[in-house]
Amino acid sequence: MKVLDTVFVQGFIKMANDGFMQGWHERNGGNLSYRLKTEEVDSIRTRLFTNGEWSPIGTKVPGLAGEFFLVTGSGKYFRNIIVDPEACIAIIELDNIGENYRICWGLVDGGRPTSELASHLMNHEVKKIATNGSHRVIYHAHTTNTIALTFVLPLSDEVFTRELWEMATECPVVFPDGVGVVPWMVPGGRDIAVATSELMKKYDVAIWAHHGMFCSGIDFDLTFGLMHTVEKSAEILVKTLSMSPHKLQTIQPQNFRDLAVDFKLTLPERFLYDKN
Ligand code: 2HA
Ligand code: ZN
Repeated sequence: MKVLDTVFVQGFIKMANDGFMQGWHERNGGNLSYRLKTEEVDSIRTRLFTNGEWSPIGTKVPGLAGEFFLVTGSGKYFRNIIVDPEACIAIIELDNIGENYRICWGLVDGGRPTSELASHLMNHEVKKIATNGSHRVIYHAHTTNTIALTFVLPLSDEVFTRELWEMATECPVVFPDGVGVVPWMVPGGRDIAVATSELMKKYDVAIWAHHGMFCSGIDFDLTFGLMHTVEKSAEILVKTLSMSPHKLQTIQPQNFRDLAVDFKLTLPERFLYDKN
């Protein structure tokens, strides 16, 4: 089967374009990765190069040894993925110790996988364990309203989770575990990858202060939907704060507890603190 015709490559391209259309991917901002299923690798195996040069990942992900990933290319624009996917994205294979990768398909005009490869792979490794292999998608985008909030809210998991939950009733249902916040750090390296993957042990969402957001999920729809929901709630908060610094009424801690009962959720009490 042609690599471009596979359902997972088509889903990846659609998600990348959906993100671009949201305005989350100026220039080369953002990156996306997908951990292939064994049967997906088998369906395209004859089309993969197996003589590429190994390059260091920049970190160790032994839990992902031998796995294949579809990733966006470093410096490539999300805008161009739907126009020329083979130039903008790549399938990479990890070696048998999880320290090196090689390109097996794509990036036909040259290039390397995303500059955030270390973060993507460390998040995949954590999520593979935490979800028994069900999470396969890691998505990073420059979500405008969520970024704006990192300039005016305290950079704590508790405050971000509570404020986002309050702005849309669906939020505690969509991300009941809450969200984590990484303080400003230099992007592209191992340190920010370690900090993000630590948060991914607890949450499916990690916000990078003054930069963007990372989301993890089972498939393209759920992962995009998660980021969209968080960002929509952030937009409502930005609009509300722009009208007035004070809410006249809001969803109260007891309302969340009632919601948790009806929707059969566990909402950690540390997010339901008393604000008065
Ligand atoms: O340029 O978003 O964080 C890609 C990025 C780096
Ligand atoms: Zn970024």
